[in-house]
Amino acid sequence: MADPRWNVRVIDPSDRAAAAAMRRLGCSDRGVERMAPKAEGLAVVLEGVAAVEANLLKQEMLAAGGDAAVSPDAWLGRADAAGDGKTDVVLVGTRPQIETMLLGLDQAPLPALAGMGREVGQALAGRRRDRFEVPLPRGTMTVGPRPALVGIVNVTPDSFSDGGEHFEADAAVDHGRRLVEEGADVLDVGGESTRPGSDPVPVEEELRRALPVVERLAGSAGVPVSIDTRRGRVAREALAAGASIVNDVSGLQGDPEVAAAAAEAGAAVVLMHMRGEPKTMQVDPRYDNLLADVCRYLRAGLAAARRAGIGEEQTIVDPGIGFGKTLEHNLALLARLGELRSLGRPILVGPSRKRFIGELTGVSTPAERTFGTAAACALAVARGVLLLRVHDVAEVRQAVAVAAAIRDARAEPPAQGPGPGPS
Ligand code: HH2
Repeated sequence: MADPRWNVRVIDPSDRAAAAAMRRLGCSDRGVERMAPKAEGLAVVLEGVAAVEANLLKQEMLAAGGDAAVSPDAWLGRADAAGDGKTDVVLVGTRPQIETMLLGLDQAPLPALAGMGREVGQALAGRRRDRFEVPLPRGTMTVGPRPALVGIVNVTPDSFSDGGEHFEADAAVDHGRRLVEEGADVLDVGGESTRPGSDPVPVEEELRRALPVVERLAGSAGVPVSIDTRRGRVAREALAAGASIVNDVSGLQGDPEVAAAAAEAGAAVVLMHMRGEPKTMQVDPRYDNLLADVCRYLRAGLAAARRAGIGEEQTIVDPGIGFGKTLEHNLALLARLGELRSLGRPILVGPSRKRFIGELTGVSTPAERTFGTAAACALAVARGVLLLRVHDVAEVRQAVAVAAAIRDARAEPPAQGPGPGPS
């Protein structure tokens, strides 16, 4: 590495950085368009593929210049351990190679392959999408590319970080208005704590806490109000009181009335992944395959939304940081958030003040975990997350504005004279 003549650099494996390097050489637009995507290496996993289909996928990928990993049993035609003749497949190649392979699948002799090809194509398109128009009962909410902040208004005596602070309706409404002044794009009002170990509150009590606050904020805060509930009745009454989003921490897989209420009102829904119930979710959480399991659960929620009549464009997904997850689970999910973009829906994430930040930093008081929250939010933005559910709106807003600007920076700034100096 001592010879500087070629100034060798491995550049960012994104087509944006490659395109900039190619333009600098004087490549034509058409040349850049054809070559730059070849810088983008991808791995795509498909589960439960029949051995014969897996071998065809591998052939198609090899023909396109990429490759595909299939289980040795499928490859060699042996009986597999599960006995169902199915295997997972990992397609590897550049984006154009995978796109070429998809064209081949359209003409493949096995009809299932065309369906698989469509799914892969949709996942690739979802991964690149950074703007969504989400229809609400009154108007539309644009999500992305600027990350949106969802300000938390807990009308509870026992929330893990701010329980009791805004338990009176007046205090909660003032708090919500302050969060909007600080830059909140949505307010999420909740009348039940779902912290680990918590017991459900009676539905009447949840309504008594949340409804007046929803009603007053929906009428005056100037941003959409979301109701954080797992109960159909609470969702329905909050929507009637002016809420326009339902944030269901059971991902539409608990009370079926939640989805029905959202569909009737034309509301958007946040589908969050949770393992089990708040009371017991932190008792030895285990996953067979964390990212795959969370993704599958969210897909089931999206299917439930569709069945209930909720428009696909009205859905938002959330991996549920801290809901049935160890420190390692939370970190893996935050590190690999970008994979959830394969679902083609905006991602919301809620790391705010949570226990994993305390575990990593030793900060035991949740309200003092603002810097840790900001770090998690900034990295989430870098991975394509478009909504952040937070307590500390002003502080996180600053972190997220910087993170989004770096995420969107041009790979090659225009050559020009010196700009303003450091200040
Ligand atoms: N986290 C909490 C509550 N609701 N909703 C979504 N979509 N995502 C989350 O990560 C999420 C959520 C827990 O935080 P908080 O509301 O502050 O605490 P508590 O449940 O104790 O009220």
